[in-house]
Amino acid sequence: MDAEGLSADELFCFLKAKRNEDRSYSHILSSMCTTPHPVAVQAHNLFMETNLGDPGLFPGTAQLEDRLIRWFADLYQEPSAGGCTTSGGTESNIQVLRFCKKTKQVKNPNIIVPASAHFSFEKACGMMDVEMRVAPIDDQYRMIPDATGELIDKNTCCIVSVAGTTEYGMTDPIPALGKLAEQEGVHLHVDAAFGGYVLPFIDHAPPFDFSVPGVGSISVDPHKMGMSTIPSGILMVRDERVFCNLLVETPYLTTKQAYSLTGTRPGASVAAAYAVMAYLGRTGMKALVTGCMENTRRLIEGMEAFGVPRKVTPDVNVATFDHVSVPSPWTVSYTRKGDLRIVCMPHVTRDVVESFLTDFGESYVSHSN
Ligand code: 0PR
Repeated sequence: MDAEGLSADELFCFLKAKRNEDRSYSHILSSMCTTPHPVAVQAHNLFMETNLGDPGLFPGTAQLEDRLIRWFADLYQEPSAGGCTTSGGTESNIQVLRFCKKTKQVKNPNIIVPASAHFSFEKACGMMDVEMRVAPIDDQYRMIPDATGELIDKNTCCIVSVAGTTEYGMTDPIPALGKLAEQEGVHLHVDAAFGGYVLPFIDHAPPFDFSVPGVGSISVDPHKMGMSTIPSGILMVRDERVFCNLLVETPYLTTKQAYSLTGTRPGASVAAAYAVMAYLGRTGMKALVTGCMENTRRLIEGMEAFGVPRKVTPDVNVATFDHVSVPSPWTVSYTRKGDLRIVCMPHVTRDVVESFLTDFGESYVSHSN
């Protein structure tokens, strides 16, 4: 740090230059984040200085968190469900492991995750010294319930399933896994970080929420398909009492106990998540999701027309294909197996899909000739 500060002009000139070095979402086809909705940005700015870590100081903001949780309880078909906001999918998954481990009280706890699970579970298990058992997935990239059952023992404190996998956009057979969890008396967590904002707005979507017996918790991220600002996650639980195991005394705060992992917690991104849902309503959310799913189908059809087959027909707006290169400046990603992966986020509009297909078609044809 220099002894004397910069002028605001100099400072922002520098900051803008740095910001210009960042990629623009206009050509990013690999991200599960997107340009936040304008109402999210406005709400975020309005609540910039709020801290939900000391909610008694910000009762208005705290009410927005409560309202958001009530909306998700309704959306996930269990009005008595509880929940809280987090910084995203990783923190939500850590919190689930924390309460599962505390509740089970065994010496060498283990959890079972599908081979398709997000790497956040590896982090969480490492932090908490929990064994991570990996259940196989089928040719549709979905967790296999029978094979999952074989991995359960008396030390299993959680089964994890995914609604909208990071790599292939698939949803595990959650009703069968719920049955297994009930039979074995094990907590079933549904990682719906991505799909939790998509599946409720799709007709004939695979079941994943609290209407499925055995589902104990669901995580969902407003900073992904919720078009909210970063960082923003939500962890919903069927029975709020699971959080009691995580309570610590916070004597000098406005609330005397807390179960959240982080201390200071942004109210701004909670207000932003609230704003998007309040502004769009169910009709607007459905229109948003329908658009993303239509663009996903169009992309798959377009790529197949060039002779690049899909790997699978996804349950959410993540399209995967045999490995092919794409022309710059398009930014795509590849799965662990090397398959091309494109996430049709809201910024990947129909025009963007068409423009990508045109560029891809030209480069692909010229390479094949
Ligand atoms: N669970 C699932 C199913 C996820 O897909 C992700 C993240 C998480 C949990 C963890 O969420 P947080 O990253 O909010 O903690 N999925 C994306 C991924 O890892 C996140 C992402 C988004 C990565 C945008 C890159 C990017 O540009 O691929």
